[in-house]
Amino acid sequence: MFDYTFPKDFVWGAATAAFQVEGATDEDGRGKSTWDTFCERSGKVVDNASGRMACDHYHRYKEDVALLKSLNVNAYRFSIAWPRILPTGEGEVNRKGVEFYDRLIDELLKANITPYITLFHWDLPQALEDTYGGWRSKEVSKRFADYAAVCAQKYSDRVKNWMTINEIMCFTIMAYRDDRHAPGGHESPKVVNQSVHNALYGHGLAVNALRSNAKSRIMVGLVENLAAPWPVYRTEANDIAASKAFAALNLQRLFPIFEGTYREAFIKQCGADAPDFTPEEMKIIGTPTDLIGYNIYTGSAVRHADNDAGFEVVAFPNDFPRTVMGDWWAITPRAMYHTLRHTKEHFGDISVFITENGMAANDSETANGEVLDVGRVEYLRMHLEELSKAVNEGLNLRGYFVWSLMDNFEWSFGYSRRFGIVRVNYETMKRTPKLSAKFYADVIRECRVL
Ligand code: PNW
Repeated sequence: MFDYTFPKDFVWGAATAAFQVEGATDEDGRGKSTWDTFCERSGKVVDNASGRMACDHYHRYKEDVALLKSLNVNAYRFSIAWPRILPTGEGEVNRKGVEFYDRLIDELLKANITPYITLFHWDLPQALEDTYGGWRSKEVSKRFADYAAVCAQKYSDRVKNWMTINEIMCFTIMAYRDDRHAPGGHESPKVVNQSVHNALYGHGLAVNALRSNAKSRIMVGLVENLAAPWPVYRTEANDIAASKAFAALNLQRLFPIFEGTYREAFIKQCGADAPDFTPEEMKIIGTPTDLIGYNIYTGSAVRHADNDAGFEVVAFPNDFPRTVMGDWWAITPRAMYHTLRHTKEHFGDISVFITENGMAANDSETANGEVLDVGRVEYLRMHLEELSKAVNEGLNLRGYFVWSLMDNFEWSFGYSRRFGIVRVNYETMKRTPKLSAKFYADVIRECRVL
């Protein structure tokens, strides 16, 4: 049997985000976020659900750290709610909000679990949307850096690992263009491209703000849900095609971070809709980081083609295996391994963390209250095997965070999609580890895929 091992110092974690788990949206001086507002718009979220209660993590964080401990993880990725720290996004710091994360961090450290902080996981203070137009404006990029500085001052004595922004696409393109995420809207391509640029700029400013305010040496980077192509089968020509696809499909967000410039191909694609930017902004966007976080759930198959691009995406047939998230969510474990290869090829030896991977399933409880989510076990296993291959080949993968620690508020899907390895009963708030949680705890204990 081939042993799918991992290095002894591998970072094994679970991930959540503030708005998806905390609840307590009106407590201790938290300001309103664009997601609170979005949930109030009838029909935008399944069952018109809100984040008011979520998993009540704000009050149950001790229980949740104990849960993490029982899973054997050595790391926890969570996000800070900007409107808890700065209720209007700027100005006066809200002490009670700061103290919540103090308590959470201290509880994690007591349990020997390393905190990985995401500064922005989509819950923008509503006041910044109202005052400046949110990410449409470079003012918000600057406010984001100020907020990052506050967080570094408050927490960097204990927290070494920082992620600036989670998945730029999801609060720009899916928000301002598609009206599917907060704050919503149907803006022109120019405005949408500008909002993406401003988020990149905010990232760069925040990297510098974190570093210059940190109390000790920190690690910092961006989290991106990148396009993850892989060769439909391995020939030299298909490998090259997949590598070209990796560049072509990640032009807007990943390449400027690593290269400090937009590639000509991107500017050409945008035409009149290209964002406004300065060389100085591009330099800041390209500030070298210590790590990159990838959220990988799905990818696309690619083969060589005799066209200008040098590749074509091979469409999945209707009966290709997918998760309950629907059409776009094909199950494609190979995307893991090849993304690590492509990263090394295009960006060099940067430390990579898989900051999210997992799946939603129609879980059900057995008569004795177990959740036997064999589908999720299989999904995680296949993806981990690919990562083990990568790491044993010397690719610079440092850690893996399963999405998610527990079932939670799945954005426009409300509570109707369950991603947790721990089940949450939303009536009683009871947490029940699923079979996948037991699988994951055993994998971590043995440091190999079981
Ligand atoms: C990511 N898409 O979201 C987020 O980082 C999490 O907060 C979320 O719960 C998780 O993945 C599961 O969805 C995404 O439509 C949401 O392309 C939507 C898309 C991608 C990522």
